Amino acid sequence: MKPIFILNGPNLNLLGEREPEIYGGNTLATIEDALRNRAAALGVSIDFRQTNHEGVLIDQIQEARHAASGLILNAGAYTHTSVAIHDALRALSLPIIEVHLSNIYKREAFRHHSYVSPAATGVICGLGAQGYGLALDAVAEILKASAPINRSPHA
Ligand code: CA2
Repeated sequence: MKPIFILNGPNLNLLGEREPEIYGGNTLATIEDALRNRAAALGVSIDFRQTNHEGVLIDQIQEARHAASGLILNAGAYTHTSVAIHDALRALSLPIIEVHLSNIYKREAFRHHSYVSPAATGVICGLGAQGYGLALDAVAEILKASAPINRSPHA
């Protein structure tokens, strides 16, 4: 099966360095490690990336069209600004889970709107690093439910 892409947008490389009261104390590397263990337990593979550049994120979303079985996306601040990311997501026919570490609805008004959500299968926010794990469970479950049943010809 193709990997599940887990894409992270701008400033998420700074996790663990500042604002732990908002984003928790995990670094992106510890989140990736935990997801690799969870993926192995679920029998899926992941491709985990981070970029600070909108165009690179759009290229990675486009790559997911053919190279991924599902997408977990924390687009960072581009969530609230990027029509281009919204358009790229609408070209995918994959399960898409939007993740945010913080509860964006408890924060500033400019974080209350997401251009990702209308293109997402589901949204998880406010649960910190745990949200990524729950998103991986959800994508694995959706893929399992949609997989063709492998019956022998005379079963
Ligand atoms: O809660 C989330 O996961 C966010 O996507 C994180 C973004 C923020 O712009 C979104 O509104 C919600 C910020 C990424 C992390 O930024 C940091 C900045 C300084 C130190 C640590 C992280």
